[in-house]
Amino acid sequence: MTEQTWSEAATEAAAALAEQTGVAQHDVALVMGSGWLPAVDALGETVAEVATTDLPGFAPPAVEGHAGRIRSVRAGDRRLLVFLGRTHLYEGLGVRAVCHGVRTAAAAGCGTVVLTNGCGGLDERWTPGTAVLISDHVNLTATSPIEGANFVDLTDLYSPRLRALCQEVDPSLDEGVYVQFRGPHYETPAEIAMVRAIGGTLVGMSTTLEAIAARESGLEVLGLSLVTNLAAGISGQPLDHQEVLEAGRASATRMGELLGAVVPRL
Ligand code: 8IG
Repeated sequence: MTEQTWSEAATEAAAALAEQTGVAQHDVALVMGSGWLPAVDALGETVAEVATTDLPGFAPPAVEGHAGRIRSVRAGDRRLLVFLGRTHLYEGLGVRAVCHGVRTAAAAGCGTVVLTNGCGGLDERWTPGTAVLISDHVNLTATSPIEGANFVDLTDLYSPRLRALCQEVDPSLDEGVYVQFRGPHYETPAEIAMVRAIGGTLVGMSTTLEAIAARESGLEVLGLSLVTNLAAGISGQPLDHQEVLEAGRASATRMGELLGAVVPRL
């Protein structure tokens, strides 16, 4: 598809969402990354759920029978659009597919997006299951969701206002600089040494491209990472995907409490 067709697809997907959920406008979008799914029920009352396969422009499911789903949730007087899963750059479908959810959310009326992810941490105080606010990012994917000479400013991309609000809810929340690699392999210890040298404290395979697309669309961005493992080469143990999933389950209650308290105030 051309750029024009993708933006049309986002507009059409937003219209289809309004029709299929019965909710004309949504206020806040949330993208639930690995480890965050168990927290979704704490957000509010589910109004409707739609399969992304029924909407224009969304990628076919990476695993057969596991279509992405989008839930419309009522949280007080706020209407939430909750993306249960995302398209990753490592799937090879291109950066537009990665950002289609965020662009659809903008077209659906959202003014704020909460981007969550599971990631590796470089700070040994962040035991598996620790939530960290993203304060800034380094995009090591060598690509951008923006095409053409549109020089979008990324100062304060991760809203200082929304970060302060989160820290009011939970003063123990630390902040980190998220470094996105393409993946799907984890980093080598040498790459993690590089991340440390360039000021990164969190490593993952998502979020930065969506955050850039969100800023281009005029959305306010809140980034929340769940540290599920120490980054490669820090603990001396190999990285284990099972361990990653377990850390997410174990911290679901805390993530749910955090989101449940923060989202109605966004
Ligand atoms: I969960 O250690 C999770 N996702 N790049 N590195 C990268 N992505 C991750 C990691 C990690 N843990």
